Amino acid sequence: MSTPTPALLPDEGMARVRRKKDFRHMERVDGRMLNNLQDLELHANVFSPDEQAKIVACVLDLQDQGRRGRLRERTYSEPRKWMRGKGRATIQFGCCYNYAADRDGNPPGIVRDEAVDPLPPLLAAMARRLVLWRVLPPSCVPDSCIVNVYDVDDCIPPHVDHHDFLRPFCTASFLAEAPILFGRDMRAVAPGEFSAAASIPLPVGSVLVLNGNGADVAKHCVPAVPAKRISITFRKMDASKVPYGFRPDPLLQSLAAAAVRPAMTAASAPPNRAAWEQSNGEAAKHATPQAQRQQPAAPLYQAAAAVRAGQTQSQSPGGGVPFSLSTDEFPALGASPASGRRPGRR
Ligand SMILES: O=C(O)CCC(=O)C(=O)O
Repeated sequence: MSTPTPALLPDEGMARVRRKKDFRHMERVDGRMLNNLQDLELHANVFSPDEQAKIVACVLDLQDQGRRGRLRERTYSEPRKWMRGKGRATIQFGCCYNYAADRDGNPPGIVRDEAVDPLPPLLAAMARRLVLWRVLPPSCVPDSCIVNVYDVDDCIPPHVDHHDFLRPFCTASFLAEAPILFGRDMRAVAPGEFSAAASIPLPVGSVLVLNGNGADVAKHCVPAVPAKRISITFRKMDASKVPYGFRPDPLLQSLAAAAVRPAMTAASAPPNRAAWEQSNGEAAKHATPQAQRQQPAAPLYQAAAAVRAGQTQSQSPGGGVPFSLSTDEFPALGASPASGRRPGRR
């Protein structure tokens, strides 16, 4: 008699994650020796090869929409490539962020009176996983992200992320492995090349979490990449810097709200969007975030039922690429992690 194939365990996906938290590089800062890489964490295998393919397809589709002018102004930006190292395309969701003062006189940071597109559903699902899988803490449920699309030789120069965003934040890597460099002082040694104290390879499907000295004492950069690469940096905005009229993603918001409740159980967990839509009918798909918040939560078993019924596929924001990020059930905060299946969503 043949042995039956074991069912996929609910937390099997999370179990594949490999976490490295012991980065170390001592540098003298203001006369004191400091570990500049302290509090960095590299979480490998957060996204499976299949999920990576869907995420990349979604990003390329979004880039295509950006190039056609179909995304809200300042969501998509693609500078003219005038020399090696210059030209990385960016897609901003949740908030418009200025790396430097802009021509309207806005200083670096979040531009509060500029609206960009909200997080697309697949990217919101990724953000949700980062919290459910203990990559980011529940105090930092991302509400914004910046997608970097690097062509060969594009780079991101040395910088410290603006304090309009909370710590920790993180960056997920796709398409090609590349090193990220860290150091208190970094110098350009050639176009797109920088001298740095430390280098960490970023495997595809991994997420690097930046916190503490690694986020605030050391600068970081990605030098000119040898192959096309995509990264997605997820960050939570400081509450006092959120754009005027900002409408949070309801599921990410409920995840953040759950973080301040003392004990989360499956019964009180925020539902996933598909389950919520399923229990609230067709109109729910088009409801505003406010309306969604006013609706009662759908029980988690409905989500599982939706998956069993094969309702896990939805379309990317561009309409052409199906995706279904594997599902994540909300675990009890402070209890041992658990995850389950979650349908994709529109
Ligand atoms: O591409 C990366 O991995 C780093 C991105 C980054 O530093 C940023 O978006 O601020």
